[in-house]
This record gives sequence, structure tokens and C-alpha cells, in this order.
Amino acid sequence: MSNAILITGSNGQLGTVLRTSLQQKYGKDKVIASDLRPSPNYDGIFETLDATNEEDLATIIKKYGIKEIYHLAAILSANGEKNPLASWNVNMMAFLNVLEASRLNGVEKIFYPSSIAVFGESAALENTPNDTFLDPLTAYGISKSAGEMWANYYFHKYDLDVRSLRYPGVIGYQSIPGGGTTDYAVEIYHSAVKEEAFNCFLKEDETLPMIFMEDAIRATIELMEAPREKIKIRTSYNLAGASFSPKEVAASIKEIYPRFEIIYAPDHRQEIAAKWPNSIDDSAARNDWGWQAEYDLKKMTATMIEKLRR
Ligand code: VAH
Repeated sequence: MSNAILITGSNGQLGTVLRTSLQQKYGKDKVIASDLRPSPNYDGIFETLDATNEEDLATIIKKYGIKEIYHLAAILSANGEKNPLASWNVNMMAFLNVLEASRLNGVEKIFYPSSIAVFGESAALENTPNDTFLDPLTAYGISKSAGEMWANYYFHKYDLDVRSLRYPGVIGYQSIPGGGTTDYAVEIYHSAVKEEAFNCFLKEDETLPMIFMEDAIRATIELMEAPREKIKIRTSYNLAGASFSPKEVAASIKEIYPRFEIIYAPDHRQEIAAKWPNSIDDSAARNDWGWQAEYDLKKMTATMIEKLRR
């Protein structure tokens, strides 16, 4: 087989949707999904893989003639704070392993997911610029910003075509997020369609940058398919969808479920969210490779509820 695509962390919130999107685009026989544990109901080629294992990764790359890797395996922000050094080790060693194995085995293109978690106290809270000084305050954010530096290094030193997006909180109906600070924005819709009150672990006015899954997946594929010369930023591109607070998403749900109830009980994740921007400037992505979000909060809510009701 040749020109195959490998996805690490493919059982995650993004991975479970991306692997199907890539199958639809390139054919089932071109997509190798992988994760630490099997994915019983996945209809495609699957390999169990610990992305920090150099030998196993190299074996899979050679076995399938992998030419592109979407490296999604990571420990997210909230889980990362429970064990910061383990989070650093997994996130860093997995990505460095992917970079080295790719360089040594002829992989041509790599997608690296960064996050708005790379921004810290130096970042403007509104319309955070792409070239902001990064001083993240979570182990996850530190590992993601360091990963951006390594992506840039491998591009300049080895001419490895690594491309990256700083995802906001991703909202989708197809999968359940795990261990993130923005997970409330998915869970709230599940509560709404079950007509249950929702306990929100963030403050009502904690505005965060978010993006609908369809927009996030399309941005990822558009970035990877853009002509190489259009990619001018080799650390990571800011990506914006729609910014909103728990109060605003609850209000958009109440337009469909008037009796919907939300109870605010901020926990440790509020401290993480408070350090992140409220909105992101993604003009570099729009100017360089034509990015344009399609889902605002109203369309996101309508779609989430329509799909989850099924
Ligand atoms: C998290 N969903 O909450 C991820 C994302 C911007 C947030 O990186 O950790």
C-alpha cells in the first residue's frame, strides 16, 4: 500500500470524526486509524499503537507506506493538571516520536493539533493575535506550545512539512470529549435533549473560543490540502469559530427548550478557563489559505440538538 494516512489518538473526540472524514475523502484503504486501545465498532483499518513507542510507530509507517500523519494523541488540559509531568512526557515524547519516525521513514506531511491553551497572561483576551508571546499556565498548554516550536524546527532543519492549528474548544454531536476544560459545551447539549438540568463547571460569563466539529474537521483538511507555499506560519495557525459563554449557549438552547435549566458550580476547570482568551484573531489562516468558519452559535445549537435528538 502507498500514500496511506495514519491517525494517532483516533478514538478521541476529534479522531473519531476525522478518521471517517478522511475515509470518505481518500478511501477506507488509505486510512489507518490507531490508538492505545482497540475501537471495536470502527469500520476500517485499525492498529493499536502507543504513539510514544518509536519502534511500533516506525513499523506501522513502513507496513502501510504512510505518507501523512494526523497526530491527535494527547492528554488534554484538565486531565493534564492532575499529573503535569506525566502530561508533559506523553504529549512531548509522542510528538517528538512522530517527528523523528516521520523524518527517518519518508512521511511527507504531518498535522499537529495545537490549542488556544498555548496562550497565557501575556495574551490579549480579545482577538488574540497569531504572533502573541506564549506563556501558557497549564502542563497541556506548555506541551502544546513546545510542540509548536518543534514543528517549526523540523520544518526549517529537515524540510518536514508539519502543519498546525490552534483549536478552540471543539463541539460535536458525534463523540464525547475527554479531560478537557471546554467539554461542558458538549455535555450541555446532551443534558438539554434529555431534558435534564445541566451542572456547569464554569462561571456563567466565562467566554471561550469554540468551534463546531464540522468547521474544525474542514479547517484541518483544508490546511493539509493547501499548496505548500501558502503555509507561511510553521508554528501554528490561530483558528476561530464562535466565542460564547455558558450563559449564552444556555440562552440559545432555551430558544428550543424553554424550560432548560443550568446550574453553575465552577470547579478546578474554571481556573484553567479564566487564563484563556475570550476570542481569537484567525486572520492569518483566512489570508494565507482561505479559512472561513461556517457555524455561529445559533447554527451550532440547532445542529447539535437536531442530531442529538436522533
Ligand atoms: C481542552 N478541548 O479543553 C481542549 C482544548 C481549547 C481547549 O484544547 O483541553
